[in-house]
Amino acid sequence: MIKKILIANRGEIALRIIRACKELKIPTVAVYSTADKTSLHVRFADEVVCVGPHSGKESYLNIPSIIAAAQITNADAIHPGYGFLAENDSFVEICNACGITFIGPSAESIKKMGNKSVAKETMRNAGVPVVPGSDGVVDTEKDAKKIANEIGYPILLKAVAGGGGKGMRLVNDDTELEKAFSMTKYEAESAFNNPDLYIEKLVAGSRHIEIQLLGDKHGNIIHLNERECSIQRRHQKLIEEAPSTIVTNDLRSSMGNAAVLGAMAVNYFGPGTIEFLVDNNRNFYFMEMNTRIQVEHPVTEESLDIDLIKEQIKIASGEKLSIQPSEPKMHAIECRINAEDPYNDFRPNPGTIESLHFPGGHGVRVDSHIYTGYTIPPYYDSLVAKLITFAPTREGAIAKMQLALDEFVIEGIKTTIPFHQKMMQNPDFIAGNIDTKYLERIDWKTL
Ligand code: MV4
Repeated sequence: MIKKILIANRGEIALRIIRACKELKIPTVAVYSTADKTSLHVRFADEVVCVGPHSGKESYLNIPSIIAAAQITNADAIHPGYGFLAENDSFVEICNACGITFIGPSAESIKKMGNKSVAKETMRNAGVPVVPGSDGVVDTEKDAKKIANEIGYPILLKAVAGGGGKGMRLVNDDTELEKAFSMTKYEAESAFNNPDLYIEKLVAGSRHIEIQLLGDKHGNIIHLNERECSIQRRHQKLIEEAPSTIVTNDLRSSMGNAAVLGAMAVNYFGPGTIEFLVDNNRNFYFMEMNTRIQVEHPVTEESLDIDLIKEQIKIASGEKLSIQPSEPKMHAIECRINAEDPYNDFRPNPGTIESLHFPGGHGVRVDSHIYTGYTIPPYYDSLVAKLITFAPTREGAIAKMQLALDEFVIEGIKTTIPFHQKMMQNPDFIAGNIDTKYLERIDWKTL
């Protein structure tokens, strides 16, 4: 059994984890940087430890400080949240060596999925559909040309150490490839200390649909349906929903079964997600596996009426799964409210919250760490609230979202609320006519 949990994170997810711990009656330790002294996670945890100055590198990513904080407070487990140390396999190994339970998957699972070429090979061997491309790493431009001509242009050059859209380049023909190969390799080396590249055929006009997975330490793995995440901008998701308008019961069970097979292949436990590209003919292809709890997990929680964080903690302490798979019960939508100016290219806009009113009512959930008088530090991500609405139908959830966005008052900073208000009335969104390039094609202000 876990007796005390240190939360190696900040912001809304730190609060979300504290709430789950309180329900489970497990005491919590918050860590914070000097910039987060006035943050709510510091106020709501049972104990607190300052782990360094404002920069993430010196605080939330500082492994010796985090481990020392766990040791001086006698915390026997660490919840990493998302980002920061959540997918750092050496951190998991260090936790294990110190007798601390890492609340997440094994170091081996994280490592396998972190190398995108190894991940793809593992999935292919497990019977999960993958995009046609090279068999692993492509060493020379000559080999790259040969493969590109076999599968046909356009292709994507992808860094094996990339992910989330980083280290990726579109190539349309041999001439472009001549320049792009060495450039992408060089960029991968500088960004990730690993120059290795692989090749994939471009799947155009596709959607980003991901399957939520949950495994325990006894070898049981289930899937908890899909989330539609195609409304993104520069690889930052803005709106997520469950279920997806294009996923039929048959497609859900094929994608879900494929995802479970993939997770089995790496002996996965804890919550995880397999991201798929889904094309216009409803073919689906493995993209990446996220070996963490994700920002958008509340969409699945509200669609199925479950608590993924409580389940994650119980799994880490060795309990068997207590959730059953089920078809979606409700339609849930999440809008990410960021401290960004949507009229100015979504530029980060930190500042002080002068006044604040959260929406509420039946089918409305707000996960947020902000309060009146709080100053958003400029050093971390710009997410200030996740607004989730849920109803028996998609129309109902959209209607609730419109009301909730209208009720939401945040003064002192600019936010993405006006963007979401437009989207909730946008005929394309309402009809489900979206794909991952949607926000690149249109100007949201003119919707
Ligand atoms: C692709 C693709 C099309 N074809 N791979 C972007 C993030 C990373 N997970 C992989 N990504 C893509 N891989 C093939 N073979 C298109 C994307 C992509 C994308 C995927 C999901 C959501 C938004 C996206 C935006 C641009 C490109």
